[in-house]
Amino acid sequence: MSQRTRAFALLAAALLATTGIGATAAPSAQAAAGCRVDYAVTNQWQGGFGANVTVTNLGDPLNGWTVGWTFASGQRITQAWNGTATQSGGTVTVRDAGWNGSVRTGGTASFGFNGSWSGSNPAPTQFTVNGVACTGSVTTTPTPTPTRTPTPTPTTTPPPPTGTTPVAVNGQLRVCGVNLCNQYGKPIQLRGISSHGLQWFPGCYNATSLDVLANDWKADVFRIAMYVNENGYVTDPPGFTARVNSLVDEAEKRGMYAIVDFHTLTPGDPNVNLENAKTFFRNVATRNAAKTNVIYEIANEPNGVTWEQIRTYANQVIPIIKAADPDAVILVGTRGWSSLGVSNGSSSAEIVANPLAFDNIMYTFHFYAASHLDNYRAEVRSAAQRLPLFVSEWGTTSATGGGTVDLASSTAWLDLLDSLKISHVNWTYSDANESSAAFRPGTCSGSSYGTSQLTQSGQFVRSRIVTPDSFPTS
Ligand code: IDC
Repeated sequence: MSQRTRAFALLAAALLATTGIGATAAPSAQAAAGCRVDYAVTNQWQGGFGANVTVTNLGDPLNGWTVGWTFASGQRITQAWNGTATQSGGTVTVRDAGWNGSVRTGGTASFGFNGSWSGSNPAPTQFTVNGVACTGSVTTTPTPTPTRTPTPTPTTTPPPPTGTTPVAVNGQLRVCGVNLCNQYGKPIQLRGISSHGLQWFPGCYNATSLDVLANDWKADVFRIAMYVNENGYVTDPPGFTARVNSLVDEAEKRGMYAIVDFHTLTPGDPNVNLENAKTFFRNVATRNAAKTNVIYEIANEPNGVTWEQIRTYANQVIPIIKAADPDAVILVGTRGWSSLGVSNGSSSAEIVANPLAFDNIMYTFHFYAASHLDNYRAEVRSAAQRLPLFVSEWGTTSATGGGTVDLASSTAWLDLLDSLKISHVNWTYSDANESSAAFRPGTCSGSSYGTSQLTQSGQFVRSRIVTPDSFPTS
């Protein structure tokens, strides 16, 4: 899957590089036409599938294209990217997305889609480009047999780990009871840290800093905070999606889990971004379905909404992730900035009374040590008996991300979470000019992420992450 995606990125880059040539040549009635097609089903599950299509232009330069084919009965496109799809009966047409409309002779155009099927899911054998039948070869990558069924329950014990990284040891995670469990069904705790907003600190997440995080900090998990508003995702959906995917790959290479955080903050109602969330998670979950290191976080901090409104959102986004990546662990934000409701005068009781009806779900709790004290700890202690909890964001400071670093409260919090085996992820692995950041301002424009660059918060957080993990394998 990742190889294919890399190939696609190269094709897209080649296309962009050649748009100048193609753009000057308008198609004409006399234009010599011809095309070759590679149609690859990348993922298939009961009732659904994902595919990539690459068309090679064997004729005169194209200035805009429409690719057509006929589907068997029961096959439908549900969503396309890098092209606009329409379907009438079995007749499918996909039009270029604008930026990829110009294709030189010998050049390629690619797009992808998700679809549904019933009965069988054969690859089409005849394609057209701009109404002209493709005369070149049609290559179809055989449809993989469905390997993913909902709620897979391992019937055999996986073999002992072959590596020592957190992902090599623990493999595909799942939720068992109120715990996060590894591939051996044993409760584990992940300890790690979050990026700051990718839109603000792009320079902080590079090969060196991620090597330090994995090898020196020995982090188990890296959270990829993709703000949705605040100049994030909505300004460039393809760009942010690609950035998140590439950081998932970087975490995977280093054996770390990656939390894909759809960082809603303002507005606080996640339903405002429902369509964005569906598109984003459909793409990311389809692309990363085969990986074992991805955890999805569908809403960072709902605020100003009821649990019922969060549920409504979750009930629409979770099925999309599960259709693509059925065994993934999914984190759901809670009311009152993920305070289990406490910051809005409520409590976890509303979740216990009305939980989500999916497996492999965890509810998030966030705290800032200088702001959230004993009453919040008491709530976590009691909620942890009833609900699977995951602390996907916490800070050593006040909830502003600044102010005094409260080491006493931070220690009380982490001791509690460690005793309950609740995973925790600190805010932030960045050099933001605020006391919650782990590195001093300017660090990310230099080349060293060593301990001499750490802030007071960074030193404390690293000291609580670097101690040996306890990951039972039998
Ligand atoms: C803060 C950043 C700050 C940025 C602000 C934008 O630390 O640099 O200007 O967001 O609104 C959260 C949020 C997280 C906040 C963080 C600190 O999830 O986005 O980051 N915080 O305020 N919840 C509680 C605290």
